[in-house]
Amino acid sequence: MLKHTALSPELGLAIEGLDVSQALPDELIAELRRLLHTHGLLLFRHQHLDDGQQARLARYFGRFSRQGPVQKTSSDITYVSNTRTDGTFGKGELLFHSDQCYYPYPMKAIMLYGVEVAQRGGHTLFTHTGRVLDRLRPATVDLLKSSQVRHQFHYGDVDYGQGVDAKVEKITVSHVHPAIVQHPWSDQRIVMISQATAADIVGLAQERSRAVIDEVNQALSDPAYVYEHHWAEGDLVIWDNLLLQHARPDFDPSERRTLRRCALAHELEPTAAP
Ligand SMILES: O=C(O)CCC(=O)C(=O)O
Repeated sequence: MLKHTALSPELGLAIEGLDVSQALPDELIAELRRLLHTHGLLLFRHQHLDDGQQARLARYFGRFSRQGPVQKTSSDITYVSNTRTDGTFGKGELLFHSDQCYYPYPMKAIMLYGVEVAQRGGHTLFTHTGRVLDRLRPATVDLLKSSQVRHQFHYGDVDYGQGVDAKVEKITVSHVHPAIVQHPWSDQRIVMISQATAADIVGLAQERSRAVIDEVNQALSDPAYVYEHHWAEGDLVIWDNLLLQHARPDFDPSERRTLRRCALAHELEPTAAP
C-alpha cells in the first residue's frame, strides 16, 4: 500500500517512502498511473536519479515526445536551466499554459527533477483545468461548450537560453481546439484556454473573445486554487499536461536553477466534451 499525502485541496500528491531510481513492479506502476490520472501531479521527494533512471521512470507513464523545434534539437532528456549551455527556458516568467496545445496533440505529461534549485523564488505553479469549470459563471461555461479556441505560439520570439536558441526554427504554430474537452483517459471535462497560448475564440468579436479568455485565465490563476511547488534538490515531479496548467513567476536570474526534463507524447487529440 503506497503512502501519500495531498499537496493542496485541488491537486497533487506527495508519494512517501518510494525510491523511484529502481525498476518498479507492474502493479506499482499501475497504481502510480492511477494516482497521476486522479490527482494530476505526483511528487517524489529526496530522490537520487541519473538520466537513465529518470528516463526509465518517465517511460512507465508513456512514450517520449520529440514534437516541436526545441525537442527536435535535443534528446529525450532536456534541461530547464540557466546554468547549462544546453539549457532552455532557464529564466524569466512563464505564464500559465499546457505544453504544446498549439499542436493537434499536446504533450501528455511533463516530468521535472530538481538538479540545482534556486534558494529564493523559481517556484512552479499548477492549476486544475477541470475544477475551474465549477468556478466559472454558468453563462460562460455554456458559451465555452460550443466554442473553439485558437492556440498560438511564436517559437522565434522566445529566449531559449544559451545553447539552443540559434538552432530553433523561427515559426508560428497554431491549432484550434474545443474550449471544453473530454480529458482523454478520465471522465473529466477540462477547459483548454491558457494565458500563454489562447489567441482568440473562433467566431467571437475580438473584444468579447478577449473578455471570455481573460475571465477563464483569471479563474485559473486565482492563488486560492493554485498549488505552488517550492523546489528542493532531489524532487521528482510528474504532472498531467492537460488536467493541469503550469506557470513560473519571474525570479532572480543570478539564482542557479536546473531541472532535468522529460516530455511524454499524447496519443489522442482532445475532443469536445459531450
Ligand atoms: O521552470 C519551470 O518551473 C517550468 C518549466 C516548464 O514550463 C516546462 O518544463 O514545461
